[in-house]
Amino acid sequence: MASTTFTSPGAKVRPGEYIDHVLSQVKAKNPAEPEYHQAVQEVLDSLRLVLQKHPEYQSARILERMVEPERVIMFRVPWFDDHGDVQVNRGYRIEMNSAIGPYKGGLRFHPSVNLGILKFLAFEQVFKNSLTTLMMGGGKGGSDFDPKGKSDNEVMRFCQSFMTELFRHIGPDTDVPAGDIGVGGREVGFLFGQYKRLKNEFTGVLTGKGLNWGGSLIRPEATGYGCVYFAAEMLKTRGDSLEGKTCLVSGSGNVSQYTAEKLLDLGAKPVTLSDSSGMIFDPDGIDREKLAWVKDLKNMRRGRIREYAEHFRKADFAPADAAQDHNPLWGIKADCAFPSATQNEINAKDAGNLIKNGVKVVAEGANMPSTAEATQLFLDAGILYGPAKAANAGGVATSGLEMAQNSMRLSWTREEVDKRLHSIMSSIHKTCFETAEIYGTPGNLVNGANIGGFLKVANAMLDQGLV
Ligand code: NDP
Ligand code: 2IT
Repeated sequence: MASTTFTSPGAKVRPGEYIDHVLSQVKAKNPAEPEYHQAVQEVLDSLRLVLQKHPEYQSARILERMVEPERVIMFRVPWFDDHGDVQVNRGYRIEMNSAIGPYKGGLRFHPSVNLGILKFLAFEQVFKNSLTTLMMGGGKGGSDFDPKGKSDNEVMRFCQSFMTELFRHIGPDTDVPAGDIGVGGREVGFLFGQYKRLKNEFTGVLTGKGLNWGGSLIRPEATGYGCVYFAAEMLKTRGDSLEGKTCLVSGSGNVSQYTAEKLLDLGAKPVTLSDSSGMIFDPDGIDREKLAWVKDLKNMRRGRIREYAEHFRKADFAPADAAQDHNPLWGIKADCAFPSATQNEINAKDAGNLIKNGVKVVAEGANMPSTAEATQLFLDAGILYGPAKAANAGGVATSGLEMAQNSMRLSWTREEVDKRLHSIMSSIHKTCFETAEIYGTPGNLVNGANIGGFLKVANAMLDQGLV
């Protein structure tokens, strides 16, 4: 298709300085949003390799357009707690980029949520969704609401109030939210119920739905399973496998639980889990029986990971200590690391500890779990490093499969969805691996993922003109 040609006086910055020019603008226009700066910087650093070959992206000012969300929605979420007192939270939806499909991405409910964090997540989502091979744009949303310690009724009232504003901005062909930290099956249920009530429509407006009302088999498992499939693909390039490998997993929520489950399926041995109050280390391994206990603890009883070490006496518990300059979880000797809790949970010291202990693979289940310095250390060490936007794309990919099933009003079997997830993860790995080679940085899957994700979106933007 013919692409529009642009002549733009604003694009006169010398090509060698274009990336730095965009970066400094992002920092100036989005002050006090360090996570957003970090996510943009990493992608733009990879794109230096592309811009040399493709001046058309500069003349169309594709980068300036990509770093500016198409729409940012911020709203008040008032609700009554169980004492009849009024509570007020802030709700958000960042509609980042719709060049290759409706906005798609999760909702995060966590007290740390702010505009900058959601912008970093929405920005990452654009490239991740592009890598999945499915037609999904990028978005993210959420609230500073903390579901921890709230009753089911409080969570329901909050979700209903949140959706009472959000419903007018979303839709199955417009913007399709899903879960993320603090938003699981329970929250998606309450959100869906309120959307249906307000619109009088039963549609695939959210993914991660219950199996009886439009959800897809394997969606709950997909991020963790996909991350382990991605790690297996990385190991295959060195003639190795996960069989017998000792693995560190952080977090103990959705992604961590199904990462541990797939590791067990493939003959590996997960030995750690954590939550915001601390970590457990079980040198005997977290087997299926112990994992079932963790699922009950976290998903039904909503308890703390410390209880694991009280129940399984051979395990150790270490409380989280914000004053420490490293996380002891990453100091345990292991072959593989699966950070699956939150952003920047691996700093340079943690990365150094992992490398010193001979880690072979780091596969990121969480979004941006490694700081920029930690990422650079992994790349310099030449270990197999699977960046988040590639390694954890299985969750949103399976959301895309849920949307496809909803459109057809059909459901695929567990085997069918798992087969498609597996093949999508292999194809993402192939794209990242080959793109890294083409752009002269073999083995650097950070460049592979950033460039591979970028090209499809950028070319779609060129085709669609200045919008
Ligand atoms: P959950 O809410 O199910 O679990 C989150 C886990 O991480 C909990 O154990 C939580 O502990 C811990 N955690 C969260 N925030 C912090 C923090 N600030 N410090 C320490 N620990 C923390 O979320 P998910 O498993 O869904 O998400 C985990 C990560 O995976 C996130 O980065 C998310 O963006 C990413 N992700 C999720 C996908 C999905 O499909 N769900 C898809 C792709 C990526 P505690 O309970 O104590 O807060
Ligand atoms: O970060 C992510 O990719 C998610 N939280 C999943 C988003 C989705 O739409 O399934």
